[in-house]
Amino acid sequence: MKIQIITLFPEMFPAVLETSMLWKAKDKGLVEYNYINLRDFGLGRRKTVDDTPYGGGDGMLLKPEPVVAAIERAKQNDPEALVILPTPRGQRYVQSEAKALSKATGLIIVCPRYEGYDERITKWIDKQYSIGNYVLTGGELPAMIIIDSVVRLIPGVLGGETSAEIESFADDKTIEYPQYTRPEEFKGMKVPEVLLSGDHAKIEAWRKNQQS
Ligand code: 6GU
Repeated sequence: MKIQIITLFPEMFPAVLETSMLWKAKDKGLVEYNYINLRDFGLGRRKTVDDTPYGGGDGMLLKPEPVVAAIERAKQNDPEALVILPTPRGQRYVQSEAKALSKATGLIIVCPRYEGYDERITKWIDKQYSIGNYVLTGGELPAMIIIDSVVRLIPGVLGGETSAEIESFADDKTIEYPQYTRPEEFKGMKVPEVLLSGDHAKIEAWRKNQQS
């Protein structure tokens, strides 16, 4: 999967994408990360990317020309890619969306900054997502969250599992029971006895009971 990220702050990404599973996915050739600096598409000598909102109001908005030029460049690299806009006005991002995105051959993620963007850019966007009910300063952190959740679902990234096995997980759930590892007793707190019993039916029943 080719993942292209359009951002004014490409330097935010490598620490996350070049670590652990996200790095391994790239190392195995299962995913490719490309950064497109929105500043390169800025207008004039000052490479302007923002302007004040029509009708007044606080702050600055991303101008449409640089954003659309950057998307068009990314589309040239990967005409089939799905174009994603992280925005507090988008649909809520959930596991079933991660699963759907993991089947795409390419993603282009446009990271807004400032107080937002000119609405006309949305004609070039396939999916708008919000990651929750709070306001962030830009789309970079949501982009990283989306990338993390998608890349781990690409067959081969997590190791043993086949895509079929991944499919069998409940849609918007993950492990919801408490887990323990050694030591058996830590600062006076013991691992639940049932987990040491070796009785797999009993363990499964206990885990089911802990969920809900
Ligand atoms: Cl996707 N962007 C911003 N700026 N804030 C958010 C968000 C996205 N999702 C929740 N809050």
